[in-house]
Amino acid sequence: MTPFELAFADLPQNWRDWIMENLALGCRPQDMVDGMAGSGQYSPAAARALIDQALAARDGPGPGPGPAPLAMPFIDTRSNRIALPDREVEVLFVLKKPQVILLGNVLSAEECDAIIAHCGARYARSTVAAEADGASVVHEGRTSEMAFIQRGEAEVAERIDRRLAALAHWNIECSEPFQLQKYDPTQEYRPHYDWLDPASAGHRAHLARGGQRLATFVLYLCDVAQGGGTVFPNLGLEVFPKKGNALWFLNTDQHHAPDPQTLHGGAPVVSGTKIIANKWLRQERYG
Ligand SMILES: O=C(O)CCC(=O)C(=O)O
Repeated sequence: MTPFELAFADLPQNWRDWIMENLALGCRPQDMVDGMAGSGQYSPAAARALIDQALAARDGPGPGPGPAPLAMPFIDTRSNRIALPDREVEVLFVLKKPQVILLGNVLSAEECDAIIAHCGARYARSTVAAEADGASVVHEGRTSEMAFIQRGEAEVAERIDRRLAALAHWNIECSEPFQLQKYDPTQEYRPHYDWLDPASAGHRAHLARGGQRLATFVLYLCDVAQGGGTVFPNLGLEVFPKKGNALWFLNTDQHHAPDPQTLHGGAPVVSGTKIIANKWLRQERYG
């Protein structure tokens, strides 16, 4: 610290909480610098120095300065409602580590219906990426059916893409097209990871097309009468589908390393039909 730098410990408590919470949420230090400087209370240089001190305090003494955190998508949950350009979203719960956030009112009922109608009957048995070569293969652990909406194919999908980009502070070009999953009674997706395993040759082929899957949005397009929750076995958490809600979780840490705590799945539907749209945010442009 230079003689003229503010000490993190001397900051008002509300600023200390703000910094630590945003770091825990995976916010980019530069965005936080902008936020602090924008308040008019700190210069950008002072804000940067304070955030660096907080990072050092959080990460503890190491052999030297470790690698800097990498850019991550993030959702700003400092308020209970998030105002987006075209919609106000509700924050329903936040689990801090691993980060899992349930959001309400992300899609209107009409948007959910329009996406389902757009896909009509184009579903086929769901597949997974084979470990050996990355080919799409049927797997007994994923018994649902799936359909894709390619970018540019439907106005409603483009609108939702823009909304998710604003919500996650991420370039939507760095994301996969919407993948719909339809589950009838007994159908499920047993627990698995969304991150791609660099140790698997098949996954490396997918990593080459846009890098790691940093974050997942699961958009619930309909209510389900019974069953069909999204489960996180390591966290003791089950989230039930509600039309228009979105579940978000980070698949990696701030260095883009896969997080084994993010094991999750779709529990069997007991009655009714469950339809979701997955949106995976990648490190780089996809495709
Ligand atoms: O069905 C769900 O709730 C989760 C789906 C899922 O994990 C996936 O498609 O990767």
